[in-house]
Amino acid sequence: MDNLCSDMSDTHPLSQAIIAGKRKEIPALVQECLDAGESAQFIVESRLVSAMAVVGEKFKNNEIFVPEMLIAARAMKEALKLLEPMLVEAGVKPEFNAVIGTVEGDLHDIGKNLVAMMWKGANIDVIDLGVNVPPAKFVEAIRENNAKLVGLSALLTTTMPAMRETVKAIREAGLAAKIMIGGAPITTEYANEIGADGYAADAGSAVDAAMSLLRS
Ligand code: B1M
Repeated sequence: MDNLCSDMSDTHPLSQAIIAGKRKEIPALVQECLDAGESAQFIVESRLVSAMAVVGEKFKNNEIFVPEMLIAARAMKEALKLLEPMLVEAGVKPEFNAVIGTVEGDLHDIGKNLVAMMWKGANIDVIDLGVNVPPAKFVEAIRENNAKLVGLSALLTTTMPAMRETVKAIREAGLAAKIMIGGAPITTEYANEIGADGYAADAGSAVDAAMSLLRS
């Protein structure tokens, strides 16, 4: 059991516990990684995200089904709950604000939550609208909060058109907010095609992309 936290693969005990959905084991395993000197960001990127990739692969190959995917997601959320305070710097007045949400028809929120966390850590005040957010709700939240940035997340190819509709609604409302999109099926080409201002492949690059949009 020594050097528990030194390997980089999804065979790591924390990754395995996520894959198996063993939520009760998560706090101790996260603590072991922290005790071994791993940063919260490293744990997210190298232990948790890789575990969810395995879950997705198993689902695709019919080795697991929706209930198993759901309990894996719950275990992942348990870990994120513990790591969030470490990812978010407290007590500094936010320099910018942003609205974020998962588009209409889509219930996936783990990636969106990670982006929200990273944005908060970068001193952005984040208004999180949750999942299954209709275009009109994005428009309303941007207007009410005078948001400078809006983030749209989609994990399903079938909800990509809802992203296009949301961009259209924001543009038609004449709002000045910069629009950034992301999620597993999303590409830079798609962002250009639907008229978004930016795209990020992961939560880490979502910070750089947000900053360059906010400062432009
Ligand atoms: Co879903 N699901 N799911 N699922 N699920 C996928 C996405 C899928 C790829 C699995 C597969 O087949 N291999 C597949 C989509 C196929 C497709 O569209 N081509 C799929 C399917 C089919 C479905 C259902 C239709 C299954 C069914 O019911 N038959 C159903 C749809 C429900 C709905 O939304 N209406 C469904 C349901 C679910 C659960 C509810 C069980 C659960 C979600 C729980 C939750 O989110 N609270 C779930 C899960 C867990 C997954 C997988 C396994 C993991 C997703 C995840 O959390 N990844 C997923 C397979 C996979 O992705 N490998 C899958 C970890 C997360 C950190 O990554 O979300 O990609 P991700 O976020 C990344 C980047 O994409 C990026 O940064 C994040 C961090 O680096 N990013 C952004 C995300 N948003 C961003 C926004 C930005 C910038 C970057 O700017 C604003």
